[in-house]
Amino acid sequence: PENWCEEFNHFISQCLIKDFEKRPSVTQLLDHPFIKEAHGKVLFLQKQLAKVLQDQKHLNPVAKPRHERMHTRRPCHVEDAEKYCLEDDLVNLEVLDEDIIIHQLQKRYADLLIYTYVGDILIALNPFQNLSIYSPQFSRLYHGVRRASNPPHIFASADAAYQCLVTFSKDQCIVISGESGSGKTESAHLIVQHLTFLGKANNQTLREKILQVNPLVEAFGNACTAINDNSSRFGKYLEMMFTPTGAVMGARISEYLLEKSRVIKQAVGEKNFHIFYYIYAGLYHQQKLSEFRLPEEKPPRYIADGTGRVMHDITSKESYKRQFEEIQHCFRIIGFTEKEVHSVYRILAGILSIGNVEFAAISSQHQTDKSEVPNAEALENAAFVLCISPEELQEALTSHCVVTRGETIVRANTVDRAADIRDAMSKALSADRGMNVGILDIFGFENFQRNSFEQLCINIANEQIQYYFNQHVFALEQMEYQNEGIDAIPVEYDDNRPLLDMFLQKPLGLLALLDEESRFPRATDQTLVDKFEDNLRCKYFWRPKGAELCFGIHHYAGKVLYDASGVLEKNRDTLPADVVVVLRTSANKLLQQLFSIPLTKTGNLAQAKARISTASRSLPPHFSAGRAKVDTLEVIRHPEETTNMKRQTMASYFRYSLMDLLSKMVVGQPHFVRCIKPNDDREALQFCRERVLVQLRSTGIQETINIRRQGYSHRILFEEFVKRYYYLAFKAHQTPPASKESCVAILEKTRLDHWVLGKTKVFLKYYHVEQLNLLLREVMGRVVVLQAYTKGWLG
Ligand code: AOV
Ligand code: MG
Repeated sequence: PENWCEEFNHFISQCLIKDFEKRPSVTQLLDHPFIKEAHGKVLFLQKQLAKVLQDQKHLNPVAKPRHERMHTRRPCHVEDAEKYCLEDDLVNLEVLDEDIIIHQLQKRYADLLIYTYVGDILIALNPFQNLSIYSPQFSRLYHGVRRASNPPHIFASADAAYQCLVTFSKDQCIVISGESGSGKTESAHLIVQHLTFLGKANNQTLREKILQVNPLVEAFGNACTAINDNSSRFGKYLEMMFTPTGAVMGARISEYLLEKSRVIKQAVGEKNFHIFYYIYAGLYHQQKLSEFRLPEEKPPRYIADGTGRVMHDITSKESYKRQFEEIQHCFRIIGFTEKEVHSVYRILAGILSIGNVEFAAISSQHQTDKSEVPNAEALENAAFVLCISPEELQEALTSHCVVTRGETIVRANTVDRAADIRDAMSKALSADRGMNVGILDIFGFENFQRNSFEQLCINIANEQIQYYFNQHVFALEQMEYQNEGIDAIPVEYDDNRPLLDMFLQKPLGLLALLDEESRFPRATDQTLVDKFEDNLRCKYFWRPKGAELCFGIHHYAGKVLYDASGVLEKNRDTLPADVVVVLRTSANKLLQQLFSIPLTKTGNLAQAKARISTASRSLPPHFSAGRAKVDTLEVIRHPEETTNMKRQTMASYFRYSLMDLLSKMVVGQPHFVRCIKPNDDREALQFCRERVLVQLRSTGIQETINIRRQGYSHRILFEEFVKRYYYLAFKAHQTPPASKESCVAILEKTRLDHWVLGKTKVFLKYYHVEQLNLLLREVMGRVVVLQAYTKGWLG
């Protein structure tokens, strides 16, 4: 039964009561062998359950507990295929070289063991097929047990973050990284799924809300690219809030850096954001296209691909239609009213109609080129669904704008609509403060045939996440060895800081140069690339011969060639004030709001600053030391004042968003999931050694194994340590001093080995934390039974 654990505890308490003549003291009870045994029995039952589930074909035989394995490493040699053994945790490998690591992963992958640990870090290989290892049974299997009792699993990582949250009352942050199509978004879903289970979201509505947020935002923010049919085109930070006892209270989602240029144009073989197809197909099948003034014979330009394929899919395939229904369902669950949903649809339809508006030059003899709209119908349709006057719209579009500017409106629309949905969503969901587990899922590293400004931003963001990983796994740890006088062999790693500096430094970083060039009216993409070449004198930047408008960057994850054409215009991202004025006159409330609220309120900025000053350790100096710069970043995308507007470029918006995201992340204790794409064909069971090797190298796998093996991934202040664990060695009513000696007393009592003491901190191996937590839970479990007893609930 669901509550077997409680029943079991209850049973034990009943037995105990019979054992004592009168109500025993707490100490008497604690020492009672039956109580001690009780938890052993719970664990035993859990093991039994594991055995039953083990028969499911994707599970490996239950591994030996770590403590039994740690010191009896079995020999593993590639040549010796017979004796070859699969290691759940690469840290346990006897011989550590690239060949062996990759061989391990390959073997495991062939057995559909897609997950592997490197200490406390999880490697996830994309299976490219559905596995039956994510059912509620599995959630139960991975709940609060010793990690080594089950094969590695994403649920175990989620569980570890949850246990840390509950035990230490501290925010947690799960960072998922990997290149495009490696499985980050899927992993994020699975983590949310398991956390919802752990957080006992019994309340059906709350659970559904949390689970439905993802598909909804992904309909608006994901699209089909050449690499991934469901590629995230935005960064997503989902915070799940918990009460101190670990019950889930709600979730909040923040979105970053939507690739909005996709709305108006997609590369060959790529598509627009899913939502546009869903809505067009949905309205088509409900015969409501005319209500939204959308063309019926062929899809609007923004989603047509010129081959008729799209229309065919929309009319004949069920999937788009079904997805539209799902989206409608999500909106309802999350708490949008019919009217609000209708407004959203109207805006989406407006975007599609605006895309159909064409422009033509009236005359080129005059000094000022004027343009007009030859297809008045499209413009009227757009104006109708957006509830604005068609004349004013045309005026705003044509009076002093060129064609591309007409399209700019649309781009802005989308970002803001997305921002609004985000806000509405946070409102709909509980926004109470509590502890949270944040889950970061961004767009992965990309290298296409042609790479533009969007790829540059995406890759810089990935560079930043890699830096964050390096800081946590290598830099901070080694710094502490020095400070605390710990003797540890230094581990070398690839520091991508110089690269990050090249991008973010002021005034001579790439983004700063781009902004500077964007201010010169006469600058061209050519002068931009020349400027880069003149100023970015470092080995990570180069210009290929024979390609004038190109430049190359050697990222941590590989070399990428960028095409600079159109970059200046993309960065300027002009939205003329007259357009804003017209859109604000809309009778559509939602639309009105979109264009009257500055995207970033000063309150948020102040909060971001506060967070950074309290937790600036992971931020590069451009963010932390240069805090003054934040003040000058008055981020207002759609200025209140139409005159004298202080405009903001995409580059500075990007920089700001990245900083805001990091400021959220740094407050939590990090957990890392590294996704790996085993092949480029999206084929199940196909393991391309070269591709995996490149990814492993760029993420510094060997160094990571090394540092987890030799290093101490957890450093806890004496005071904190005593506060957390004194129960393990002292009696409940005692208050041991927060000293080194108390720590030693606790550590000796627990019989752990390989810990060391610094000047102010206890240095622990990654596996100690789990062991300590389990011990603590065992003791606390006994105490809970006792409390229940002494309160007379059971007696
Ligand atoms: P990404 O998030 O890392 O790419 P996704 O999470 O979208 O990658 O994964 C790409 C595809 O791989 C999914 O659509 C699934 O078909 C498959 N996949 C990944 N993980 C699993 C899994 N655990 N089980 C089954 N299938 C899986 V990007 O968003 O492009 O960087 O910007
Ligand atoms: Mg994704």
